[in-house]
Amino acid sequence: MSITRTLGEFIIEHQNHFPHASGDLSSLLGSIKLAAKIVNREINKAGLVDITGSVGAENVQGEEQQKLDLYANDKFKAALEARGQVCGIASEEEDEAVSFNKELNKNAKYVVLMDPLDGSSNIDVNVSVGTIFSIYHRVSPIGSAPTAEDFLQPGHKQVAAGYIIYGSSTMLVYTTGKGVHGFTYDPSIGVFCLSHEKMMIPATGSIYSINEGNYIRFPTGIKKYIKYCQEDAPEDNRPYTSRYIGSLVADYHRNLLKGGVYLYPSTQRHPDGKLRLLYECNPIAFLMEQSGGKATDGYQRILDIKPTELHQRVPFVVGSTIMVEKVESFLQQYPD
Ligand code: P6P
Repeated sequence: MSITRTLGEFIIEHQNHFPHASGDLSSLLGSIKLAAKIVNREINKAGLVDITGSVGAENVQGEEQQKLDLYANDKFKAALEARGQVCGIASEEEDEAVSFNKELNKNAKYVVLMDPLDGSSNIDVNVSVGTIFSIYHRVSPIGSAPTAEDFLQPGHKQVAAGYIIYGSSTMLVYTTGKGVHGFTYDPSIGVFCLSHEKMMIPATGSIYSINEGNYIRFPTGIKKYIKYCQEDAPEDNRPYTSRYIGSLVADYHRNLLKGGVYLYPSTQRHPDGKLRLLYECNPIAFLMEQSGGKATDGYQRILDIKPTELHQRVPFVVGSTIMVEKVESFLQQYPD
């Protein structure tokens, strides 16, 4: 593998694109990089040590917490607190936002929201999982404890966002609003190396990702879209291929590279959908728009939604623009 730029070099290089950059964001991204390496190490040996399975507790979502969920949460939280750029975090694994009160965090200007290990129920069956992160400037006064407003900002205010996918290889993919760039981890030297610069999603594709087990509980427009995907229409490379891993980061990453659309619509059981706005949909939507795709709740741009609660859910349609707009057209045509 030819030696390319490392993630650290790339971050510093791009820091110079921000005239007033103080280096704080670069250092913050560096702490995420460190935590990603630590979590990656544990995931890669999960089958060998007693760190898979559940801890017998539930998170605020009422979901069974996996040991690695909590491990990942602790490592990212510690890494983000250690360098002084972050004044607080929100996490799928924390009921409330966590304020960092050490002296070195007092003048921090960022907050971070994260899903420390998305799709973790797949760990035991060796399926790819991911970490998702979202970074904002705090809006409350520097020097005070972070407030709810710092965490309840609309997605278009994000400063940076990204994910780590722990798959056949481990990758860190992020944006600071100047394109999306992917780095593949080389464990032999412990470095993330630039492997996918300026990642752009194809305008259309032939993959749709949805849990069809919920079919009877979907809105009519979604049912009609699924049947549309299955129709034989060679001019539009249909019938499409159904690919659904049950791990958002893995489904998203595949569709980003090949073109496609991921849907988690509202259902009778989850009227607001299942995915969380703040630390799943917003960061993924920021990345998707930076890659030339689209992300909506079926009707409105995800990044324009004004959050009201830390763990609120939204229906989610994300992927190739032409495919997302086809989903939206069916929802318009068949309002329930
Ligand atoms: P279902 C994992 O729990 C997750 O949040 C996403 O990563 C994934 O796409 C979705 O939920 C899977 O949900 O209901 O299809 O199992």
